[in-house]
Formats: sequence, C-alpha cells, structure tokens
Amino acid sequence: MNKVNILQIGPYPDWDMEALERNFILHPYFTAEDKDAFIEGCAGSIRGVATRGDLGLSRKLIESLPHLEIISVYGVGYDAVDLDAARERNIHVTNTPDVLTKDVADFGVAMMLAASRGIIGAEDWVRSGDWSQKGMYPLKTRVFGKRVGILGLGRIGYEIAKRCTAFMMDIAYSAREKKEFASEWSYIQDPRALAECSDYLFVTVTGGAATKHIVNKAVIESLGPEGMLINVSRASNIDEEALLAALENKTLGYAALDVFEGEPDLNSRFLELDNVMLQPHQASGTIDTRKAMGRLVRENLEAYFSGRELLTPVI
Ligand code: 8YV
Repeated sequence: MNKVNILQIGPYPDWDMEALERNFILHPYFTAEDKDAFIEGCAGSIRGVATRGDLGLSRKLIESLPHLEIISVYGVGYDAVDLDAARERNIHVTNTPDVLTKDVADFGVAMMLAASRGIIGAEDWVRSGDWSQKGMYPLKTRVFGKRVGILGLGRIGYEIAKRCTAFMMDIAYSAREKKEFASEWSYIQDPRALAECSDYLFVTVTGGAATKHIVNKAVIESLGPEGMLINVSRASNIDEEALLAALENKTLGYAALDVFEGEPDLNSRFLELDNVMLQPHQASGTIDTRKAMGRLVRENLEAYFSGRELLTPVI
C-alpha cells in the first residue's frame, strides 16, 4: 500500500506512532502553532484523519480537507466528531468499541469504592502523620448492599451493573427501552425516578446532543445529599453548573468525575470542593486497552486504504 497522508489530531503513545508511520505519512496537527497555516500546507494531500474520542473532528476541519475519506477515532465516543458533516461527503467514521469496555467499567466501580471508603484521603492520613497525631481515620460509607442506578445500559453500563452484582447491590437502570437480557434488574426509564431510588448513580449514556444534560438539576436533587454521582461517559451528559451548585450547597453528597467541560482545563470551582473525586479522563487508560485501541485505529485505516471492510464502522 502506498503511504497515505493522515492528519493526526492529538498525540498517541510511541508504540502507536511507530506502527502508524510504517504505512502512513502523519501530519501532527496538535504540534502546529499556526493551525490554519498547517492545514493549508497539507490539506491537498490528506485522505484520512486519526483523532481521539476526547478531541473528535469539527465541521470546520472536515470542510478544510477536500480529499478526506475516513476518520478513525481512538475511543468509543465519537460525539466530538461532526457526523453530519462527515455524512454529507460520505466520509467513513470508525471508533474503538468493546476493547475498552471492561477497563472503563472497572474504573467506574473503582471510583465508587475509593470515594465511598475515602481511600485517597486515607493515604494522606498516613503519609502526613495524622494517623499518629490524630488517631483513627474518620469512618466512611459502606458500599455492598446499597442501591445503584445505571443511566444507560450499553456495553459499559452493563459491565458496571455486573460488577455491582458482586457487591450484592440493588440494581436499577434507565435506557430507551427495557432490556430483555437485564431482566434481573429493575427498569426505570425516567432518569429522575432512577436517581430517587439510587445511592450511587453511574452516568454511562453515549455523549452527544441527544443526551446533553440528561443529568439536570432535578436529577441531581433526586439523588440527594446522601447520593453519589459517578461519570465515566462525557461531561456534556451532566449540567455542570447545576452539579457544581449542588456540591457547593451539599444538596448532592458526592461526585466522582473522570470527564469535565473544557477538559483538561476544568472549572476551578471543582478544586475548592472536598466532596468530589477528580480524575483525568483515564477510565480506558491501561496499557493493554490503549494498545488495543491504537491497533483498531490503525487497522481501520489500513483496511480502508487496502480496499477491505472496516473493522468497527460508525458510518
Ligand atoms: C478516549 C474515551 O479514548 O473511549 C472514549 O471515548 O473517552 C477515551 O477512552 C480518550 O479520548 C483517550 O484519549
């Protein structure tokens, strides 16, 4: 296969770069000081884009690439890709589902456990000398046997629910329709009603316009001052202003967050709070999973430009 010119939107680990550079000529958009000039210089040769779930690809960029044929996303979430702009020109879009599902589910449950039992604070309690000076670490919150709501029973939500079963938790879920494979769990379609009967509410719906602020002020209030909100999906699924106000006023007990509006530059109000866990969008961030994601990004591009079927097409 002749080397095809690919616009690379964000950095990838070295192991992905070595493999990509074997078959493609990469144009690292993220390194350019003057991005418009960078695009002007390479747009005429670019036939593919390699991006990331958190970075996506805007209509403006899509329209600046007259020969673009495929957009390969490193991540399961493609909400940051302007699908309408891609569809208008029959540009293929691929993502990396399944390979990251279980790691993201592990991470969501890990945040629930770590936040409930105060594990991060306890580490500081030991390291700071508080344990010897102040005595026993303050008591925290039991997890097993509590009520958990899963907002969105897709692949990741389903894996989280399975993990919570092992903690003897009372599981309910919200989805567009009842899932026959989930008959052992309660189906509560309305997010507010789901929050009302949850101690923990996981947000696992796909990001995008259809789910923007699905967790609104009313849902947050229904979860309440004893409740914990856990987000491993997209920041856009939560009304972040309502979340911040609820955390500041203690009308929501706690939030464990892996995603933020404007990330990595999150709202500084989060840094003033002691009832949040703040994580750097790392739910899929294990070596194994990221290698599998990178392989899928590459293999989709290689398949397309070799005339073979795409492995994981979105459109
Ligand atoms: C991304 C994610 O890959 O899968 C997704 O959609 O959000 C992450 O796993 C992230 O953007 C890593 O760069």
